[in-house]
Amino acid sequence: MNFHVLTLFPDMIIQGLNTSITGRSIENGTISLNAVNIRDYTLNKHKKVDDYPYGGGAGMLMQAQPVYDAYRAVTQEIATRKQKECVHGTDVQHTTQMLQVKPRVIYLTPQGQVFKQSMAKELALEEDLIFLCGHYEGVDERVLEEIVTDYISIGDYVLTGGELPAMVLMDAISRMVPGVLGNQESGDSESHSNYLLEYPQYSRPEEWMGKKVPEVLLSGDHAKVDEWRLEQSLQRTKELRPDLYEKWASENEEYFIKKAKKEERKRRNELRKQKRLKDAVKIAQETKNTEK
Ligand code: 6GU
Repeated sequence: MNFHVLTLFPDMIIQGLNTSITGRSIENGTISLNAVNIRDYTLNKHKKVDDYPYGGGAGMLMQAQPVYDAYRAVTQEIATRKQKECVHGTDVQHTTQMLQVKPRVIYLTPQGQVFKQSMAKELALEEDLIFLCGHYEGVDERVLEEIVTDYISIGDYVLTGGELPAMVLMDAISRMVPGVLGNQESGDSESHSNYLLEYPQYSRPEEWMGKKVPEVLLSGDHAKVDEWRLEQSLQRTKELRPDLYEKWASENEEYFIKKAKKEERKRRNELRKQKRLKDAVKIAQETKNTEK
């Protein structure tokens, strides 16, 4: 995965992603980060990249020219890289096809579609992604029309710029790129629980401030542990995110059927046990009576 970020604050992006898991992935080449300073592409002799909006109004707008030229520099770089990759290949048809591909350009804006996990998964399939970070009051509409393919927001609140949202997206997308997380920590922790919140977790010691780790987690019975965790996830989600719970429930009807069957079996077994006990008592009583 190659991330390209068009921004007036490239240091912010580099600093933000060069740490922890994303940092490790950049270092080992699983993902790459190309932070491009839009200011480097302005033709204005004072390096200006913004101006007043026509029609008046508050604040300044990012102008079309530097944004477009920064975008062109990135797409040119991608095309050159692909060309080089093709020299080593043999399939000419495939080669031309690859060169025609236009990378997706994501503009971070509160007016966009609200970002969610399914979008992270989908975007992780791309080879290159270009993020355009606006600042000030926004960007000249004409360059947006020309280059942007996706308008994305990270929630219903307003930030000062698109840099933090771009980092949020890159973090979430990176987790879904094969090789970024270890085999153990698959990004698809949702594989068993697509919409569910995480279950509670505990580490050493077994008792802290008088609070004990739930018994089942010490049992070594993996099936029991899995069952307990799923139940905890369900409880939490039902209480904290009923909207997500409903989604999960509607997609996992068989879980509730199985659970109901299991509980019915348990109930019957209990009844049988009680009956056996009653019978035993009765027989004992009768024996006692005949002995008299
Ligand atoms: Cl993508 N940009 C800005 N400026 N503010 C936001 C946002 C994006 N998403 C939520 N608030």
